[in-house]
Amino acid sequence: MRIVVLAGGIGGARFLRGLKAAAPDADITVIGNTGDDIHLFGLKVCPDLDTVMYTLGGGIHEEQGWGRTDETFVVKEELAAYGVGPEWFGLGDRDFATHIVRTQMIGAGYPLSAVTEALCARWQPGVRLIPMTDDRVETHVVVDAPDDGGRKAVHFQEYWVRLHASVPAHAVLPVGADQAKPAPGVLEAIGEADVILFPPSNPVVSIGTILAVPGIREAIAEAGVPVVGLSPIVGDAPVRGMADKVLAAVGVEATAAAVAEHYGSGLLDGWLVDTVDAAAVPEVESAGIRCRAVPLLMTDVDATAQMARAALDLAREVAA
Ligand code: FO1
Repeated sequence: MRIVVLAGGIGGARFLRGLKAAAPDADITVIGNTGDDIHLFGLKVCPDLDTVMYTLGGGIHEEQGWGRTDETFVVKEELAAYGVGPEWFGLGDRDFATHIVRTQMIGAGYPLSAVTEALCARWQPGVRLIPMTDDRVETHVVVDAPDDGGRKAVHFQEYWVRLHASVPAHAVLPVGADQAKPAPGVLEAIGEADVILFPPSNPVVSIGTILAVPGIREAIAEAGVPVVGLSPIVGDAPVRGMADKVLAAVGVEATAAAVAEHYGSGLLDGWLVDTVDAAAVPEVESAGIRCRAVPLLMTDVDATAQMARAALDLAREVAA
């Protein structure tokens, strides 16, 4: 079975670990979000690609969900001693090596997709990981600028990590997406898929950004195979992260049903909500999306594998 998964960072990576356990023989292609990418200290950092790669390759800091296990921060401290920041973004020494190799290869002329493949040769994630695009796309968030009474756009990481999404987001802009092309292999994988899954990743800044690359949304809608998503909202709050803050920016309520309707029946065939949101099933079904309520908390790999099995069962059901 060929499965294509659109993935952001922590939620996508943890779901993929469960999916691999649930479907060990499947051929899994992951289309990774690169809108969170940031250039720091002259280096290109790809948080979501690295989170997937480290999580599936056994190098992730488990409790944190991002960055490397057994990490040290000597380089960051030395940079700070020179007064060089930003100090609010925690790049560790082991992680720095990944960004140095990536930046060096890009400087030598390799596209991000080829660089990602090379990095994965070390980590062996057991899936094919492809960035959504080789072109530069950066998610910016429009926030209030109290000093001049106006508004300004900040990089997504500044909004997320420095500001902890604690200020209102007025708009989310995937800058550069309209000019971007899907990376080599993205449309081919979608066209050859037997099933397409949206993990419980952020529907705006993770999956929404991938869908903003021209051609990807259309390819999924026209693939003619089941497309099944899992709600990142459980009991009217995000399972983790701050998805509700950016949902408000696009005028979508933070409920399991509203997120399904945001994707819409033109894209989604099936939607899983948590058992606590079972009352949302009729609303989602009346929007033309087959819906089931199952436990959706990724407490461990077994629980996550159960979620992945439920998603694949629903895919079979909508295909029948
Ligand atoms: N998240 C944080 O909350 N604080 C950090 O300092 C931080 C650093 C960081 C470094 C590398 C990396 O790959 C991810 C990092 N993240 C950090 C996670 C990241 O900002 C976001 O969770 C994702 O971009 C959202 O998918």
